[in-house]
Amino acid sequence: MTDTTTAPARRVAGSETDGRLGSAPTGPLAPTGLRVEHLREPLGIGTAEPRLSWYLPEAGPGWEPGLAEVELVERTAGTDAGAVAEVDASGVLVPWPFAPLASRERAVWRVRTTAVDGSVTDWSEPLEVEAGLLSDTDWTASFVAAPWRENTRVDQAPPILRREVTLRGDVVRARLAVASLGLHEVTVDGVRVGDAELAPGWTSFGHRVRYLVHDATEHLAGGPRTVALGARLADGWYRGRITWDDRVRNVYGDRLALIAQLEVEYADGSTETFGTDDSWRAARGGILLSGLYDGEKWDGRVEPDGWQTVGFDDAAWDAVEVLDAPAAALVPFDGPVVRVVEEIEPVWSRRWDAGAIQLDFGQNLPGRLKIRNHPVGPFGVTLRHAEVMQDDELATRPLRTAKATDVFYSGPGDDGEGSWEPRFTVHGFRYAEVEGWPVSSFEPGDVVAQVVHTDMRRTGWFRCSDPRLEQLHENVVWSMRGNFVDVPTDCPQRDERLGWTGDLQVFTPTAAFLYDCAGVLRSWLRDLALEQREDGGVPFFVPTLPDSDPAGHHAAVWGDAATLTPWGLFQAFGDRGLLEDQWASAKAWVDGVLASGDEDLVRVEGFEFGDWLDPLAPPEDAAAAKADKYCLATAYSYRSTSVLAAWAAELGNTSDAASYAETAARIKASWQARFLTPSGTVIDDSQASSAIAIVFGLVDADGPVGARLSELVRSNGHRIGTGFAGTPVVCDALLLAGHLDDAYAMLLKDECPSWLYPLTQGATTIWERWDSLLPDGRVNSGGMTSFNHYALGSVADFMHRVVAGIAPAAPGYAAIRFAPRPGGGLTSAGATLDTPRGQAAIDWSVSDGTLSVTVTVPVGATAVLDLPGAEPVELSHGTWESAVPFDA
Ligand code: RAM
Repeated sequence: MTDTTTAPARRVAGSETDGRLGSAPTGPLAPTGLRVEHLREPLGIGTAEPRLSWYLPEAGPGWEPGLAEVELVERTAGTDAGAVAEVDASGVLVPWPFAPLASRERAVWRVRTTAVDGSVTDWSEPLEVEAGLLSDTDWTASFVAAPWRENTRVDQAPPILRREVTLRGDVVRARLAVASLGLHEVTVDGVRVGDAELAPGWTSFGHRVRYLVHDATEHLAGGPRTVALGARLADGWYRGRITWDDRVRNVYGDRLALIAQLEVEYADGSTETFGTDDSWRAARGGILLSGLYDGEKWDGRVEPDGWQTVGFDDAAWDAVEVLDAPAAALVPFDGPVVRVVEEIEPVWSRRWDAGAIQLDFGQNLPGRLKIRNHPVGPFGVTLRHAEVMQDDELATRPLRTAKATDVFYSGPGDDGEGSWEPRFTVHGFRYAEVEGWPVSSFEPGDVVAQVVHTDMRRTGWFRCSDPRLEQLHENVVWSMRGNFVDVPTDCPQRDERLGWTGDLQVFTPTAAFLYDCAGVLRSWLRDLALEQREDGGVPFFVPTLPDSDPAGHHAAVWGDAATLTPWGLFQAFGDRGLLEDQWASAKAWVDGVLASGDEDLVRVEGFEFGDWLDPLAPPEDAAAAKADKYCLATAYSYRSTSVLAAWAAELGNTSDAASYAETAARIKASWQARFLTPSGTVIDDSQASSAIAIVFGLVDADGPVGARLSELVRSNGHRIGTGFAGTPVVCDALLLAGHLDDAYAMLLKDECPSWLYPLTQGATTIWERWDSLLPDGRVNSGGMTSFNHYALGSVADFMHRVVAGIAPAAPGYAAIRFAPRPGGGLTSAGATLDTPRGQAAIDWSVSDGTLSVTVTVPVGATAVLDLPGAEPVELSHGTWESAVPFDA
């Protein structure tokens, strides 16, 4: 056993790698993992001075970074090609050190690092970055739309658009910049350009529409020749119906439109641009209807045959109408796009006598079905989707008015390869039913599920000796996947799928661990700021809809996404630019909250969701929780004000730092005076308020509130007693109050309501309600009953930080805190995290009265290893082992 005071941690020999034990210490390896802003594929970026990131995969013991050199290997416009700049060696969002990029400019950069002892790494592999269209004047194309206008209060067939262009030479490079009002897909000679789904996603379209830049070089090879450009449009979020109210349509406009600009460079160095203009033609295609909620209807019999290829006669088509430029800015994506990321075959299927085929994909997922190997038509197939089955039928009631039904009529316009999938819709489902399958044979692979969500890079993993906790964690991962479909949503299946702020706020630390969501959420936060009200109020969901939340805009927990989400992202990703960008929004939120309190800054009025959906709330009243709404709201005022003070300090704004810290102290005193009983417990005696008071630092953890919280959870048999607000913090509060055993007892409980109860019912995602499926197997009668809501999965953050034991101790994991707190009978646990500085990991196991731990600290980070009963020790990069006596 290691003597924890004198030899607390031992470097594993030859471990100067990111976890690859045993490789020879060869000195620092070249930097890797190059990124530009938050993108690994930086084509068409929106800034002239992009920030650069990388990390070092390996360095010997004692190696300390001194500075980094970035070489501008080549650039196409500026004159400083070949320049080498000395920059900050952190490798995290380092400012662009060269002359700004011009629109469309390409630059190639690479990096190497010099240690303080003078040793130098090799150069990294180079990364090419290419600027998008940085100024409005770079767009010569116009938005074009079909000329017809019809009854826009009902679904209608979306248009297809085409035009042929003649390339006058051999194309050596081609870029297609494209955006749309509504969704789009573009083809060249019938071949799709790019693989982005549901583009351009959902932003606050009144302010911003995102464009994509595609490399279309291969599509245009072999000139001179004529090519056919084609586009399909669909309603999507722009024109389709949104929310449970069928009347909410055309939120942003009633005409779908495309803007596409194809810029080609010929072998002789000359260039030519083909943009959408009045020479394009419009018709209706095989898509009869397409809606995000309701699904897509395709009829291959009406799709004009060959319209995407050269020589098609479009004389009978209509000339498009060129629209006035919308007020919204055209901006590039901040993060990855939505893609088909995985294909899953059914694990089970059965065919009823009546002919319907039921499929189970074994996983609740966001996506759609793809029919493969269908015979030649004509015939029609209907595809319906659901999250659960009841009485041998798809349980579609939880979808409310979302039809989630795709219809496929085969015909000459099909793709010719015997496959079909809807293009512009997405469903949340595990089960599906196929009606009308045309032949007697059906193989499970004839219909597969395409998983569709934002194509983020997975960064965090969790493991432990209890498979139920691993499954719970896996369910959290799938709920994040299900609800990051361009915007972070509450649910992916019913007539809602909105960017509810509170759900994301509580889930931010978990999300930022599991996936690199920095770019996606940066984009969403831009919209949050743009849509914020004059009084600092934050819409309940973002993007918002006109008049969607007339009840008030200062709802705690939800609106606190303006402060706590950027702050949480900063801890994970170290993006100080995000703090700068969101400062005004965060400050406006806090100022608005303060102004809406009473003279003591206590919240006493206004609409609140409270501890939404705690287990006591009846099915029809999710807000009827045990916790006092204003006690919670005032606690959140304190939390956001304290965070704002720290945020101001981070930005060097000392006067705001001091004044918000002072205000926070006032709120704390008022909260204590108003919400504590004479004996020092919280007046509402709820788990949520008690836990929040402890975790936010409104009371001392070892005082009466902690003791009472432990009593409350024990008298409740360690079943859950919290909703959206209390659930993320209840385990942490118990830990801080010295009742880790209670936290584990809650975590491992599997009676309803508990985190593990849904597993006993076969759940593969996190549910909206603790009892979305009741113990008798029936679907909860509440109108809001989703089986894929990540909010209650925010406990995964506790699993990462406390069960496995890894947390940021400085923004961007510049310092890491490894502080596992084993318990609950677990014999081992661990986590791996790709931090901005490289891969970190921890694994611990308990046996024979000893807790043994192995941790990996990436190069460029430091760490503290804090084991139970031992003095914390500081570690530099490398892999370390330690052991302490431990009574399980
Ligand atoms: C429900 C949503 C969401 C929640 C709001 C308040 O409709 O599903 O999860 O944030 O209510």
